[in-house]
Amino acid sequence: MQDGVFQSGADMGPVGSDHALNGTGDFDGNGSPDLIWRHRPSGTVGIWLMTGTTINSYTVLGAVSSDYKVRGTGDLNADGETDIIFRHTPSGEVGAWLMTGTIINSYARISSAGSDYVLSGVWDYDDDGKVDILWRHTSTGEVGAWTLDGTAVTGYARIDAVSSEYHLSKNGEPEDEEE
Ligand SMILES: [Ca+2]
Ligand SMILES: [Ca+2]
Ligand SMILES: [Ca+2]
Repeated sequence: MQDGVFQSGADMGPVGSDHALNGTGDFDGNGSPDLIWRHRPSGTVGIWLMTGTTINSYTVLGAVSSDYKVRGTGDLNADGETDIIFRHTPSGEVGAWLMTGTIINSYARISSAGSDYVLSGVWDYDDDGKVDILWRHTSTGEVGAWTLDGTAVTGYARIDAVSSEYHLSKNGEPEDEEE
């Protein structure tokens, strides 16, 4: 970071005001988080491959209907490759692109949750080496997690309930389902 702007080492790609920043994940395994961009009109998902704050390249991963929102990243199937978790907002379905680097191998459906539940994080909360999915119920404030084994839900664990006046911070991203 210099003078508060990203230093660009290469083509930054067609990232304009119709793109939304949808999160981060290390897709090329170089230890630097890469930035996920969503082109709202087309649903195209692209990433800036980064080294620190230097943009190495812009790579298009693929496109999916804009009804599918990127909600997190993590290595679901324990192959050492970062995967992308989506929420289908009309149906509540949760699924993932299983990735090898920047190549989409498949879309795996995980399960569904009611629209009152906001997908609030992806992390390994029970420390078994497999990522889990954090939920928050918008009206009751209940916080809980799906424990996952790969892309299979093995259980739901209620963690706590907190006042709806509190908002979970998700890597600095807004909690709401809108982009
Ligand atoms: Ca990277
Ligand atoms: Ca993976
Ligand atoms: Ca886990």
